[in-house]
Amino acid sequence: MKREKDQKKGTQKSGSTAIDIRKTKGGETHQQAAASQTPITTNQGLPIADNQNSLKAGLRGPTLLEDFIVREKITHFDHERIPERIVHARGEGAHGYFQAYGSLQKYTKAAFLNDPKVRTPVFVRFSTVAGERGSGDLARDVRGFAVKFYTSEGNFDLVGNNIPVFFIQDAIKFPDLIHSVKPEPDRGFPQAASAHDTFWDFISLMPESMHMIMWVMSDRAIPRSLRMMEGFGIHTFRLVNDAGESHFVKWHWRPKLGNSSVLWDEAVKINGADSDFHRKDLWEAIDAGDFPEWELGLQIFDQATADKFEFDVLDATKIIPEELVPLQMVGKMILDRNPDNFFAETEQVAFCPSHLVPGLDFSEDPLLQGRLFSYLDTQLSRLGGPNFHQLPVNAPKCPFHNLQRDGIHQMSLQKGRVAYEPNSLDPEGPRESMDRGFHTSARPVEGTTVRARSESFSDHYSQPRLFYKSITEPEQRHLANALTFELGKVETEAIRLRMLGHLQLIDRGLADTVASNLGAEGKAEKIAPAKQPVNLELSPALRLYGKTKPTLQGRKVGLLLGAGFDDKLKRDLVTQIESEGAKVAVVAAKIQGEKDADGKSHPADMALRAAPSVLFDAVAILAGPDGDKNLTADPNAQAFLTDARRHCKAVGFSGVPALTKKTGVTDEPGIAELSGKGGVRAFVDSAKTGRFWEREQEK
Ligand code: HDE
Repeated sequence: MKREKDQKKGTQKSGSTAIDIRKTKGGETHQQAAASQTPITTNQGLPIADNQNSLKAGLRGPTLLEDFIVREKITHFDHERIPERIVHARGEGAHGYFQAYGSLQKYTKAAFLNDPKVRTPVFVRFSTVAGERGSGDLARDVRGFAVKFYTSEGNFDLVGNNIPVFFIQDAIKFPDLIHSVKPEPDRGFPQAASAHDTFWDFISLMPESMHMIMWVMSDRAIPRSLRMMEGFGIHTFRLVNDAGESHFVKWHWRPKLGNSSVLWDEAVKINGADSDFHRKDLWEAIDAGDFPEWELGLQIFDQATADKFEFDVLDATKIIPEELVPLQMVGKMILDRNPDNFFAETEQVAFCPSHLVPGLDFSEDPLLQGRLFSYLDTQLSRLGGPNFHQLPVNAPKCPFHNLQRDGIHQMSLQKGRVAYEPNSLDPEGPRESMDRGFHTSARPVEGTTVRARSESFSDHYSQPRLFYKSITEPEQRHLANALTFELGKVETEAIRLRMLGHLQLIDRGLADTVASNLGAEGKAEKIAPAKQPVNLELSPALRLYGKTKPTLQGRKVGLLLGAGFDDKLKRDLVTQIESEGAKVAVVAAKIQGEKDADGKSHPADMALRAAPSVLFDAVAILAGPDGDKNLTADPNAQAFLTDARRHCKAVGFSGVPALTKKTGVTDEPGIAELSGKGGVRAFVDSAKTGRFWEREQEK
């Protein structure tokens, strides 16, 4: 339906759409502005009479330097790009709002967490970390989850990820980590991939990264949709109340649609079929009014609780299991508006963990402390100077006044003769405010200067073991396969064996599986841990699957039509799928559509060649005898079905005995005939279940 509307937008009211570049005698082209239309102008406001031809000496002569119009246009074009982010270059953003459920006054005076009537505007940017701006969305990678809250007391940036821990403990190692994962400097590849020697060389020499490695090798690193992933602030922060009392806090985002990820084989194929898969999915959902939503959950705890943990709450490679400190759900965030301009908003948005509001504060986490410096610094080179906060997407939505002046790209007209404080010449000018101003929480600091890590940061294996043992069996299997893929791409044997040594300390079974997959049984390097790992109480909350009720909400079902299909069955399917909050994409061999059993033509949304089943959460295939014959002879249709089966998705079919025979698809859990009584309902219920892991062939 939407496609038809968009196609109409592209059609001209009259005449041909081709532009005649030859000038008419009068000098007009056919796209001349009518009297009521806005004329196109130069940046100085000069209306332009001809936007098709540069100024030449004679019809076939050289272009004249005098042509200030072409020079202005091309100069501007030459400078259209700004440096991409050194990390998180590829991202997509959306506007929305945050609304608190009640008052958190007991813990914090931050206004946006205290009034359920207030909707605080937000801008969110999701990203991958390693790849360049044009890299594919389905890289195995951490996803950035950065939220800018435009609160009534200034901007608060919660610059988090979709994984609750990080690779390193101290900011000084960040450039090394990133250099190791980026394309190798001599050869310039691989792009957006950790599966190469330098990354695993660094990781295998950094035991503190093992916990994060468990997470990035898990399905969390290949999400199905940005709308279906969790978010975390990672570090321990502080909440501060009116009385100046401070509590520790960890920030969590929980997606309303539940968690969902894809399989690695799908990720690889999605990147080929639609490398903007995540970006498009987010855009289309918001555009269709299907607004993604997250709940904000906080783990709030005091110093006495922190002191009881076996790990250090200042160590960003550790989680606090929810079973120890449960999440308090304190509000919701809804993304309801796409950016108007990708560059102006998504590209120019500048997040800084140092942007916070009264009632919030930092902790001494040495990774966070380094970040407080890095982000402001990075914006100076990316956005060209110290006035980036004046760009609309970065500017606070509350008034802001100070005596900072001038600088490159100064956009505001700063009036008056007073640009200093204290002063007596401008009694109305900005002044300090003891009651409304930001106060750093009073915390004891002591010690001599030292370059070292606290002993409490030295258990590198207990939590990775906790993660591995707590996740579901299919997740464990995928993790082992991911490690096999990644280490299988490492050329240097010593690095592979070193990693196997770390895996042995995490879990013997996992280490043995990966060693056997690599053909390196018994060869693991012996690693001596700084601290012997212990078995911790399992944490089911770490699982990706089974945390939320089965749902089709926000999902997409691919409906492949072959000639002579049953239209009544199609309508029944579409109605039932849509009533569950999912979308249907009609796929046909030809984009123009397919004919039903009565010879009536039905338009398609996608052509089969461009719509492999990896793009959908579940698939159905309907055809008559001719359609079955055609589909059976088409390798794309065969792959559509065999991939859906391989990827453990719900599959429904009707009228395709030859195709199912050819592809060996039989009665299996989640695979069903649609035409019988209750067939459609059974398919929809299977699709809600999601995946049927018992069918997984890759062990
Ligand atoms: Fe970042 N990080 N980071 N990071 N980070 C950047 O800032 C940095 C870290 C995260 O959508 C950069 O504006 C250092 C942890 C996100 O625009 C840069 C360290 C976490 C984004 C930078 C870290 C993050 C960034 C690059 C170690 C999760 C994208 C462009 C001390 C809690 C924000 C920019 C967006 C971006 C530095 C570690 C999340 C270079 C030095 C831990 C989501 O300043």
